[in-house]
Amino acid sequence: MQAKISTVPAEPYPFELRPDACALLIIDMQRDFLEPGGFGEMLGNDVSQLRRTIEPNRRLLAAWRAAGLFVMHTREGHRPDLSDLPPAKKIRGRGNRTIGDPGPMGRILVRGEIGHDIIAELYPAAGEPVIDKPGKGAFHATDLHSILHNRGISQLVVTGVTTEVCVNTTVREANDRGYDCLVPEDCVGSYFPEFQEMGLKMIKAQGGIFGWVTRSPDVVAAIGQA
Ligand code: C5J
Repeated sequence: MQAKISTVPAEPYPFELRPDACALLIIDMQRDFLEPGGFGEMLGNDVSQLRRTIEPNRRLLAAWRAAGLFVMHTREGHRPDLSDLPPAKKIRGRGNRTIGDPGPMGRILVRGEIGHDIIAELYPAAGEPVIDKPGKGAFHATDLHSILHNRGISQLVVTGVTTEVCVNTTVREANDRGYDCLVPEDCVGSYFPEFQEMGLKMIKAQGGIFGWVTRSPDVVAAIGQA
């Protein structure tokens, strides 16, 4: 039986959520980006700007699981031999320490290191696919599209960090592949408040050029878990 369609209040106009065709995609909620003492903070970023998203994500994830819906997680990072790290990404920023070098939580953005892993509050449950992505977009050089396609998913609720980088890139990639994306603004975060604001505006501008923006309690209500 087809699950019921729920209308989620959103901008630029209400989003018709079809739970059976919708996945929750949680982007890069990794220790190195979010935890005090991680790579993000080492670069001088204010991690509290990202940490405010943890509790709304935790509640949304719990509701999504309780409703029996499909969840996926992503992690940005590279193979330990760095063979999938473009030289341009390695040297970008001219930092003293870059991707692959020793960082505060193991080698920076390398798979298998402590800092690369997902924070405990949002740890993937057994059976929830985790996409290891070498780029900013979750579709680039991954099997995300085929996993979603094989499950009949055509809508995504996209959360995670950072709003203007990996969330925005993924939403744009998804949009070009035909997915409708809904972004709960309280579940995405940027180190920079101005980028948070503009990153969300860019998604919903021009009649929803890349997708819709909402708040997580409205998504929780739409899936019958309020
Ligand atoms: C993400 C980044 N996840 N800002 N990465 O946004 O480098």
